[in-house]
Amino acid sequence: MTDTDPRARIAAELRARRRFVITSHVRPDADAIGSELAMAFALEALGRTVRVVNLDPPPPSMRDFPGVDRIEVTDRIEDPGEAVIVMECGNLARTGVAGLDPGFVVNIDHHPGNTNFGALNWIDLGAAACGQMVFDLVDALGVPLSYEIAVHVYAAILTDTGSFHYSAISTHTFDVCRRCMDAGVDPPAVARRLYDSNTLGRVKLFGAVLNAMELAADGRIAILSVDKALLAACGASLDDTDGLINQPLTVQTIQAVVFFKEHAPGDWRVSLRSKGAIDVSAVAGRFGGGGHRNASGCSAEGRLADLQARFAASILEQMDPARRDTAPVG
Ligand SMILES: [Mn+2]
Repeated sequence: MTDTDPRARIAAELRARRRFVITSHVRPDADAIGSELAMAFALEALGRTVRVVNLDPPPPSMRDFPGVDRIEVTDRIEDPGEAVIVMECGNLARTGVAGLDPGFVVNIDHHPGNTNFGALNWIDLGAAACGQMVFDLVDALGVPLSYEIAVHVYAAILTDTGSFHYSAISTHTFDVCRRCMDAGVDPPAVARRLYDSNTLGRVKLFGAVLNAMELAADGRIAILSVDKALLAACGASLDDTDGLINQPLTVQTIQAVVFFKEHAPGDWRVSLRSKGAIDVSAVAGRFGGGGHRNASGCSAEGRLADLQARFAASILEQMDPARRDTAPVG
């Protein structure tokens, strides 16, 4: 390690301080939580005082991991301590927590587009997870790898690599995972805790909604819907629809999905997803909504059958640009 190694610089600055606040982005995922808590356990091993604060509560799949119950859910802090460590946030606003800026901010991230908002900034686009960077920092601090640190590093890497599907994986990633196992991490147990966290109602709802899926445009558009009666029959809530809309896209021939969720009788929340160049934000825009090219949403009122036909026609226009000038839509 050289003097220019950001880890060495950050380790030296952390060693010189005693009271820390650690935070991460809104709606924290396992990499956010794992990075925060691995760092917290390491600093506490050095006798430091640490608060971990997030705007939103941890995901249910993380609730049994060590230290998760100590995370403070708040939208502001009064005292930023002697340093604020911000995990995987492109800018400070991403934390959703007010009162951090007066502190000495340490910015650790592995995403492109980071604004270097910290007094110290360490951005490694090649890291498989922010948790992998925290592992390297813990090493630089000379803190022995405890089970509590290792299980959070491993959870961060497992989830951020999509269970080792994505390309930011390096040989170092596997070295880190090997050392986590040496520290007592049981990979199948971590995977079960993270991924086997569905409720029965959610599984039944996925089955019912997908079973009733309709297709349009020669099978290229999938149409999903759920109303209050179906939620009740499954013992599920609207929260249980999270991620459901992505399922049809795993079928090679399906290029776009529209999902109608009943908010009140005749009042629907509409989510749209697409692959590649198909712009569903243009579809949502016609109905007063918006979003990104491949993921957008809006509200709509009316009979479900009518709305299904109108949205399918509007999506088809985006798929086949030649239709744009002729098809009556909206
Ligand atoms: Mn991440």
